[in-house]
Amino acid sequence: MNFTKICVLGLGYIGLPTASTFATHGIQVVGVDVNPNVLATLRRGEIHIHEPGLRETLEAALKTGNLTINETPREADAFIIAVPTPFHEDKYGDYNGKQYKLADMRAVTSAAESIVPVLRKGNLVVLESTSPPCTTLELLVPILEKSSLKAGIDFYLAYSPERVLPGQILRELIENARVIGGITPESAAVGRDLYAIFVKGKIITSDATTAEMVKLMENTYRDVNIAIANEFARLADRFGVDIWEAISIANLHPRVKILSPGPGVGGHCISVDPWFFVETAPDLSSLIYAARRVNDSQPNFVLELVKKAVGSLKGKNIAALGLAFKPDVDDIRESPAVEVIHLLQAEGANVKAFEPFKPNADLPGVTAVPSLAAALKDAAVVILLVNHTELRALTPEKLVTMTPARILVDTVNGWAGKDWKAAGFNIHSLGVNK
Ligand code: SAJ
Repeated sequence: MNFTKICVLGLGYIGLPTASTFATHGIQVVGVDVNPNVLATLRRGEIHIHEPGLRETLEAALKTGNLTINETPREADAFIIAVPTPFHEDKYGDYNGKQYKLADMRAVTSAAESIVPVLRKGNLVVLESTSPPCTTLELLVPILEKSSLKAGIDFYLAYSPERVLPGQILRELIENARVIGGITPESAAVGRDLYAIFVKGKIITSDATTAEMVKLMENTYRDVNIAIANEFARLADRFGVDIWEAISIANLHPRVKILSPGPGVGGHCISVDPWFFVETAPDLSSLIYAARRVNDSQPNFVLELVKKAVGSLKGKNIAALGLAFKPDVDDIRESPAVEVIHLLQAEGANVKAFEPFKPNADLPGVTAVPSLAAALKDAAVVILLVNHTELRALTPEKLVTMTPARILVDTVNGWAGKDWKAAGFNIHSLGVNK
């Protein structure tokens, strides 16, 4: 099938790069978002998120005239839904006393509903948002069929997850392998035609539920592997071992690749997606559930580490370096760093946080200061929470001139290998008890 015009619903971390990339590949794209601030920012040619290369791609897309920004969908050959699927903050499921989080599918539901009036015979609809298994068949089909068109007969419908890594989205969007799961083989084939416009990686077709499951399996696999690394760090602490040394030796084994422990797992994907399995099949997901609990409780392990290093936190000035959920991105969603700060504050500490990628971060309950110097100047303790290149590059010689603090807590192994002692610092690293 040939596509001249498409509509992308949701202009966030995935929708915006996707819309811009289609536009720079000669497709007319209507980018739709419900947030008026996002629309206004994009219309000015500015971006509301930090992603290397995104501004340039957006500028190029707007310059071609192929990308227009709109409040509501317009008639098009294809519709791509790329809206968020977070979990409910205030609702939980329960399975034998084990609480689990529930997916909030309201954005997907309303995006699908907004397509109904403009859906025409022969159109393709693709859901990209990470979703619980069977969402395409059980949630989307009934909504889209309100148009009086039959899914799989009058219009094509597929699920195709994005699998790009924040920080490398524009490159991975093009180069990564992509799975297109159709509700019929024809839907998958038409979906393949759409993404073949810019995807250079392998495109694999399958059914919709397989594609949904593939996405959840990838992130769950990573979550479980990070959980074991975090549990190993706790064990190393118990047994007087340096976990980083132990991991580097274990990873010499040709079939072992242990990931890195840290302050926890954040972001809008890995800390969220495994719950979609737990929610839909709690009786079959005990390992997944346990891994989630380990990673979610890792900020408490960091708190204990800080308490061991400092003693009582009451009234202590702490500089918390990094708020993002991982290195070299500005994304603070579900960030374990923020969780650690809340725990420190609950113990009575005065925390000043600095996030180099978002110096003006405005977070409820967190005092974010605009510079490293402001965070450090009256600190008694400095905690490295995110392994940002800029923070990792700090040297003992530099830090000693910036802060009266002499206690350092490194939760990400970013300051290893430097002679902090010689500069008068006492350093405590997560997973290192040697
Ligand atoms: N983390 C660790 N230790 C590690 C690796 C990561 O503690 O060894 C932490 C990070 O600091 C972060 C969290 O895990 O808090 C997640 O970071 P990440 O880099 O593993 O993943 P994301 O969330 O940025 O992106 C993931 C990717 N999925 C996989 O690698 C299987 C990406 O390909 C997906 O597209 C993305 O989720 C998504 O959108 O689902």
